[in-house]
Amino acid sequence: MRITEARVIVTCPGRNFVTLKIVTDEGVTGVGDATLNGRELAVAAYLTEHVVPVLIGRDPARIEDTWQYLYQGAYWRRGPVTMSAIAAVDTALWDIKGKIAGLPVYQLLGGRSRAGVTVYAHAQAVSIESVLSEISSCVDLGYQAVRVQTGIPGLESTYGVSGQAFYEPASAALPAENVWSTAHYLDHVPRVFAAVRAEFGPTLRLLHDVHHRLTPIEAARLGRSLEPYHLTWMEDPVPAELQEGFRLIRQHTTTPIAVGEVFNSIWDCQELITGQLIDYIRTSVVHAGGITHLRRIFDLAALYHVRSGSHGATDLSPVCMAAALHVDLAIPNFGLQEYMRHTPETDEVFPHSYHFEDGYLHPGEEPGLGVDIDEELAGRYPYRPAALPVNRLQDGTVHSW
Ligand code: GCO
Ligand code: MG
Repeated sequence: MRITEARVIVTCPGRNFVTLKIVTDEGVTGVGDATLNGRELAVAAYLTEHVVPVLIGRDPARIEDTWQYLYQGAYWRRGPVTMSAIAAVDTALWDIKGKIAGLPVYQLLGGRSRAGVTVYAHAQAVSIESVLSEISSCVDLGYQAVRVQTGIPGLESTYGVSGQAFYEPASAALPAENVWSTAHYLDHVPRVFAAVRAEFGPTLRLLHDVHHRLTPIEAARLGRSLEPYHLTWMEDPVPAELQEGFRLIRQHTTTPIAVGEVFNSIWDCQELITGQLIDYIRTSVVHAGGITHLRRIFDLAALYHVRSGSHGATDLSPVCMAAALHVDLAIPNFGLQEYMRHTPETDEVFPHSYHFEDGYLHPGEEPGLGVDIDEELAGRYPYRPAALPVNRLQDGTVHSW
């Protein structure tokens, strides 16, 4: 079997997505997500100009060889653009392998290790009162784990809170600007979780995303102040380029730490994992080199008591979500999977067999990944330039977003 064609499809059914579709001479096709929020066209160009030409004529069965060819062959290693492009190829090849074998991909990864994939929902609202009712709706839908974000009194806007049903960080064309105050934030967040625990009791799993905004000692203080409310995790407490920085947080708090949505390779988290400085690694199929490389990261993590917690925001397409669920179902050290529902338009463009039931997602039993792209429908939603926001301190200094 040979690869005869690879199409890069850019579409915007509510938000932008980049998808690679690989076609073989026997008619079997596979799909991979290549979406990099706010930088979509960079990956599309990388694929079109540098990857698609070397795929034509290759044997689609050689997944590992193709991965190494694209990684080592590029010479310029790692980085979100390169790794998202490699991920798309890798994911599509796993899809093809599953279809040829007549098996869902999780069976090729060793079979199921659990009945379903526990997912966490998002509850976000400006006030504490309204976030409690958002959490209540999540619980009614069957979710056992909820990420909680609220507005911060004294700040006009903040990460993760839109005040509307859908949270979408990317906005039209040029970046929006938010204003940030660590003092206001650190004062408010413990009040939020005190109210949530008082309302929902001790067993609902609660998560919070700091979105890289603190220093290690500030994160240590936050972790400590949240200890009475026993969170499942405190996410991205600090920017993680300095992996060593997590040692300081760790010395001061027992609040579990999750990190990794912006990581692209095992080298970005090697120190965090082997030093047991984190509890959950949140790398994703699309941004960390596909199923092949993500599995490598999770296997390393398993040796060090670190569990998975893959990123699953709406900018990761249903193709990525489907692939993530196959990995989640198979690995021994699964922790949690993020699940932010896509818009109905997105779900229509990407027909899929995964489904939600009682707090779990199930990938379904279709051969391959169980997801596809309706190219004709996708063509009706042309790309729209969109940018992620930037963040500034109250005095105007640029701060982590
Ligand atoms: C999350 C993330 C997202 C990111 C977004 C960027 O935990 O879901 O932090 O909200 O900000 O995916 O593209
Ligand atoms: Mg996050």
